[in-house]
Amino acid sequence: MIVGTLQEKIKHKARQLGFTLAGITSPGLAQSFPQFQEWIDAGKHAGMEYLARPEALERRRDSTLILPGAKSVIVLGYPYYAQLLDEKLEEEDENGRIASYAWGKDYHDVIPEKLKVLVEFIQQNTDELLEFKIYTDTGPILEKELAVRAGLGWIGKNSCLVNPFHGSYFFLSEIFINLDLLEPVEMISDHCGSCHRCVDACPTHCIEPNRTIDAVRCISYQTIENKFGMDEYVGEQAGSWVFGCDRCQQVCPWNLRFSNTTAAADLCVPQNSGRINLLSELNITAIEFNKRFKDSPIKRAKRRGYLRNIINALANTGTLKTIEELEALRDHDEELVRFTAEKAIQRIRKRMVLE
Ligand code: B12
Ligand code: SF4
Ligand code: SF4
Repeated sequence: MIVGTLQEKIKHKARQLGFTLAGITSPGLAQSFPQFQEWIDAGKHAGMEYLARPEALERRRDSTLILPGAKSVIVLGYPYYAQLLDEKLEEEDENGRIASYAWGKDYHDVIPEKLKVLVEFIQQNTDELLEFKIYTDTGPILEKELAVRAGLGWIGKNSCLVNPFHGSYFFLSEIFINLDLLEPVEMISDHCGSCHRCVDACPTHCIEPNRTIDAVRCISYQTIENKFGMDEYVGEQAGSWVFGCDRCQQVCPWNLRFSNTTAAADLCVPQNSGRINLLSELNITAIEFNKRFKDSPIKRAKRRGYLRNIINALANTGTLKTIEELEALRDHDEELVRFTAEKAIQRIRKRMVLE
């Protein structure tokens, strides 16, 4: 039996469920909303139009609109395998790289189930009839600001929430609940200091001085969220990244020194180390794609986006021999694939001439 105050019991149960971070804050007006609005107005959200919808903006500005009657927000961190800087892996080769959050099962399938178990546990420990809403990257919430307010960490220069003991390789999730769980919070101050490793390491220089990201130029955006042809500059800088990018987290001293690499087993598949044989992926059929990535975050890119990214990585690493394989894609059933293959052929030829 778990003993202590209800807050202590909740945090203990959260740890049992695999969450490494848990804190509590209140819903309310977001201190950083003006910065968010500025980001939207400047078009830094690229094609992520869902971020700019009026009702979504209103909820981000005022999180009491998420669940009227909510008195507390339980904010949690769930770890995934930390891909640290490995100079050997940094050398470009014929293998593509996947951001480590996507090595295992889709967190959208794993974390909500755990949040529901946690709510059931809370219900067993209170007489009040609970009303709640759960989120993990699934709603119009400034998740990082809530996490700061719940004492989980600080917003690093790379724009990620960083915790002094667990680095930044974790997902955030929240439970909005009609129970008053508020208690004094010990905030974690900014520990970036004079460091700027992430800013220097970002291949596309898309990290802004105010700790936000120009999504248009972010490899993560271009390989996950963008549904169309890849931005040429970002494509060239993306090297062998095929889905997402970890560069600004890989170099962070708080990950290098303190990360908990024993991430929960369901999201941690270190044996495949996120490396993909690019050429052998070119012939992936729709059936194969759906089967292989059914439970993976990679399904978000869809087969055409995944193939676009594979071809882009080949354009950065491929040789004359690769051109033959790309020429075979001229009859591909997806227009995006045909278009990207054509561009890649031109890029490889141009590179070979220059070399
Ligand atoms: C859109 C989005 C993206 C976009 C834009 C990223 C960005 N940084 O803005 C793209 C597609 C590029 C992206 C990439 C990634 N993402 Co993303 N993304 C989101 C999403 C859905 C919204 C973020 C957003 O609104 N951005 C717009 C900016 C303006 O808002 P913001 O980032 O919240 O920034 C606010 C704070 O920084 C605040 N602020 C700044 N300083 C301070 C100081 C204080 C004291 C306070 C209170 C507030 C504050 O002001 C800003 C404006 O409100 C969130 C989930 C969510 N609902 O929050 C996940 C989220 C941020 N992503 C996540 C992840 C894991 C990633 C990737 C690591 C995936 C990958 N490996 O490729 C990369 C990391 C890229 C990076 N360096 O940020 C995690 C981050 C977890 C963590 N430890 O921080 C989140 C929280 C999802 C989750 N539930 O776990 N993402
Ligand atoms: S995810 Fe990659 S491209 Fe995006 S900010 Fe970080 S290092 Fe730059
Ligand atoms: S690399 Fe340095 S500047 Fe960037 S988030 Fe980590 S500590 Fe902060």
